[in-house]
Amino acid sequence: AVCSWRTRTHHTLHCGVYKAPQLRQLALVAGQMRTILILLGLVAYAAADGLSAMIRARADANELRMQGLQARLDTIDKKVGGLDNGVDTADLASRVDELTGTGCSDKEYQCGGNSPQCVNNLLVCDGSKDCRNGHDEMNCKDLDDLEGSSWGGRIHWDACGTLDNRITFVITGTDRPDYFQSRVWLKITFIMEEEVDGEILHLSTNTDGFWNYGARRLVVYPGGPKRIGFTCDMNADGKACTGEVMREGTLTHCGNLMLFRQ
Ligand SMILES: [Ca+2]
Repeated sequence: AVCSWRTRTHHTLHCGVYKAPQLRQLALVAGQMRTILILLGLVAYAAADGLSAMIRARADANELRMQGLQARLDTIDKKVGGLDNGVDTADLASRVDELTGTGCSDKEYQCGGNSPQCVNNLLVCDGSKDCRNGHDEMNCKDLDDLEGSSWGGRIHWDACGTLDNRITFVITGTDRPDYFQSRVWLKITFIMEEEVDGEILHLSTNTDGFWNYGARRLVVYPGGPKRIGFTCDMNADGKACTGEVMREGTLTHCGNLMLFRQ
């Protein structure tokens, strides 16, 4: 109806006659465009399909790993079951996780539970639930626990020192800003026991650091005459941590340390 119209001389003009060449060209272009669009769509679909296949494969692998972990945990549970030796399952679960890895990168937190999920460390204890099971907001009481706590242990030097040094430190202050709740900023005083000319000296240093909820890691900024700083990863029961000692500036690996809560 659009193409049929009458001129003033009453000749019927049909679009088939006058409009045809132009329309055929348009139709041709439109057809080509449609083909291109369909091809693009197919490529996008194939890419998306490949991606979702990759994600599926990864999820399947995670699922298998989690099943493996669960099976190991069940075995441990059975062994421990009748003994009633005070070892709790959550502790064992995190130890199994420590031994086998969590399936998440070292900047991520494993949510635990039956459906594996990794969230960035920075989202742990930040005040909103990011894990589907809400696990990232469940153990956020460390702040109260850290303030005033004192720790002691030894540094075993691989470089930067010779004989093992005894080290103790006290967390003298904490600050957890509302805008960055996944970190607790710490004021720390640490005392290094050092032998100088056959005499044992206690060198006290004030420095800063922070507690990383997601990684359950203590980071102490460099201080003292040796300008060393260290990290210490908390074990499951929160009573000991192990870490690495580094030198300021170059962050050269100096040695390892193990600390116990005193
Ligand atoms: Ca969170």
